[in-house]
Amino acid sequence: MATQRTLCIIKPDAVEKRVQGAILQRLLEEGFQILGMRQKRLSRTEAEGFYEVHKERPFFDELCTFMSRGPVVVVALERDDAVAHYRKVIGATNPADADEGTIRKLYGGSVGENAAHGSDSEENGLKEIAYFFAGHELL
Ligand code: FUP
Repeated sequence: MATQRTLCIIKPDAVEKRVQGAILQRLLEEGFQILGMRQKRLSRTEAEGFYEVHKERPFFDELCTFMSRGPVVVVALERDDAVAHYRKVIGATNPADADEGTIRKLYGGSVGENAAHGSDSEENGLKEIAYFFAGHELL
């Protein structure tokens, strides 16, 4: 399996629940390297830019309001097969459908407030990491 990069965002709901440490611990146990990490509050404009692909979707406004309501932790990750493995670890978008033991099942509350973001392809992983990190900030 080739080494890949993917972006994790620990979302405002998970930060409010104070489970950032538990999520990061799980990622380390799963063998991910943390290449870069930062806590920040997304501006509304940053949230809209990040989720631009969803701008025509009915949930876009609510999603951007949620993502900018409090701090997030953005984490650039690397591992063999990182994109697929990370998505397995976070689980289905809707926590109600997510497998037992996944991050969204453990910590997510609803389809909108689902604790963690994960890139959906290797290409998007690289784009999303570049949205938050300059190359020199990554290990
Ligand atoms: P995912 O790749 O699992 O994060 O899911 P999507 O890219 O389909 O959706 C991105 C985000 O939009 C989700 F994390 C939450 C939000 N969303 C909703 O609020 N309602 C929906 O019906 C679908 C997604």
